[in-house]
Amino acid sequence: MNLITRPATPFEGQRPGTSGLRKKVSVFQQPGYLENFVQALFNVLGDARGKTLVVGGDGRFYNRVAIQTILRMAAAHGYARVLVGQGGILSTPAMSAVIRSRSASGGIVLSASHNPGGPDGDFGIKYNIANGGPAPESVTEAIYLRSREITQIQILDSPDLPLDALGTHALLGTTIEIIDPVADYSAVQRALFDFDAIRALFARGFRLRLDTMWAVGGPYAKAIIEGELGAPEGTVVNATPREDFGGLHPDPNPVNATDLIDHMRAADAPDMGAATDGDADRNMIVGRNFAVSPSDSLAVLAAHATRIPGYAAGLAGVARSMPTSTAVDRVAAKLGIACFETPTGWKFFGNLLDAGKVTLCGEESYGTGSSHIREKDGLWAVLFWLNLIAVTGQSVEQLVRALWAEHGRCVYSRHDYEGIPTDQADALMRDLRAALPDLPGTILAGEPVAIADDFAYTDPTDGSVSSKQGVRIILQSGSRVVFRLSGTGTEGATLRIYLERHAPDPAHHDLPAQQALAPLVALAEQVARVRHFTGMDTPSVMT
Ligand code: G16
Repeated sequence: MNLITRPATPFEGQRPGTSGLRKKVSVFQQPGYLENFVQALFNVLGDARGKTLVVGGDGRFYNRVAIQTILRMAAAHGYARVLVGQGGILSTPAMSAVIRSRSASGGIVLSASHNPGGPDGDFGIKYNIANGGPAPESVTEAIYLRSREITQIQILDSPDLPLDALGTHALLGTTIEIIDPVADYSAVQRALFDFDAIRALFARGFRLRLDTMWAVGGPYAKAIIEGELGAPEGTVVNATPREDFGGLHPDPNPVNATDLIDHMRAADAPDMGAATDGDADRNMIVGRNFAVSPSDSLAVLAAHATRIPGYAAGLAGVARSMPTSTAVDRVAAKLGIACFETPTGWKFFGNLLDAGKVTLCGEESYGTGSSHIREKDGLWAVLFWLNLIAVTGQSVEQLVRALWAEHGRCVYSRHDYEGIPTDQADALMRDLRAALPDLPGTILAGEPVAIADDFAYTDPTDGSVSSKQGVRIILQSGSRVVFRLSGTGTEGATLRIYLERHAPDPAHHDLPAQQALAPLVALAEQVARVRHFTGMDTPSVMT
């Protein structure tokens, strides 16, 4: 086993997006592509001696190949210890839990999250820091800059290690430990929730259908929901991780989790449905014939948090990404706690959580989480809802309707225009930004525009500024339209248009969302000429 230094030349475009570097598998398969990025990362991280690194991924195609390469490079850089999930598996929330519980210096997550997998699908790599959360922009930008000046790679010429059995191996001076991917994560959940109450709920015949979408959530859900909590076998479906997620799109929303939605519409529907995504950090909650919007889910959890043992002392505050609906703001105001508005990207919650300013956070993109780790956590959200149902005796739908009755309904939808030529998407955003100064005071969708700006965020703990985080047009009533380009796609550009309208009157709560939001869709077309720039008459996806 020799330490090798190989010459390398930089690849274009290794700039991490909203959540790490995501590209087509074929891009990652180019010789040296992964190595360059990992070398840039290790260059930024500096001296590895005495440190522990965690490595794992969502099991998608190329996961195993990438892990072997990373182990050879980590050993070449002198890490004392590398912990790897058995079979190369670690869900994103489990990675966060392991980093924290084992006091690791950081972790490398191999995932493209909800993006499709397989040889023609997507792959991704992301670095999490010692708090267990995604590296902040200062670190990801430094990695990108280093990637542009790579001249050599340091690696071992060692054979592949067996990843499927628990155990310890030596790679040069580095100890490689294959660990149980579920244990640390389960321990964190057990400390938060009333497992006895949830067990009793299942014992009373409560029926859950949890669709883990052939992805990494399966083993975790099987162990906790069916194993520890006694739900009948078959409660967790599509539970065996596959390298291509069964050819499906592992994104838990009503458009992609259609099988779950169909089951929840049936006459004999279970009491609750839920789905998790490729790396098990996203979640969708569904009642009987009743899909819960992620923004409402966050608000319900915040409103009832003190009924959960782990949050009985109350919430320090809450946070949501800017495009997420303002439902949780209304709950926070009632509770008398702070509510922070951050740019899109879980990494922006890390400082707020570390500083103890917030306890719960969430995003419209089917992500919810709390201070228990530093990633969003799909199964945590399912357990939270189960615990809540167990102690309140209310159904999913009753809990959401009670939120609407008290605070009004924040009717919400996101329209995505996928695969737009990048120059067209950039032109749309450029024109829109240029139009902003003239909008305040003009009448749009029958109301004066109160605010028209490009969202910028100053982190209250370290003062770092993130600008150009999405264009907002906010009307006098608080209704709003937000425009931004996705930072997670791998083909062309994706335009996201987020629409929100507050409906205080219960008589309007059952109006279909697309109907209630039609005036805002027209506003979006009027100010941004969406059809002109995208060449599309309708969005590719509406959630
Ligand atoms: C990632 C981020 C989320 C973000 C989502 C969508 O989620 O962690 O914070 O909301 O992408 O980002 P965008 O709108 O830029 O595509 P995940 O689950 O893909 O890691």
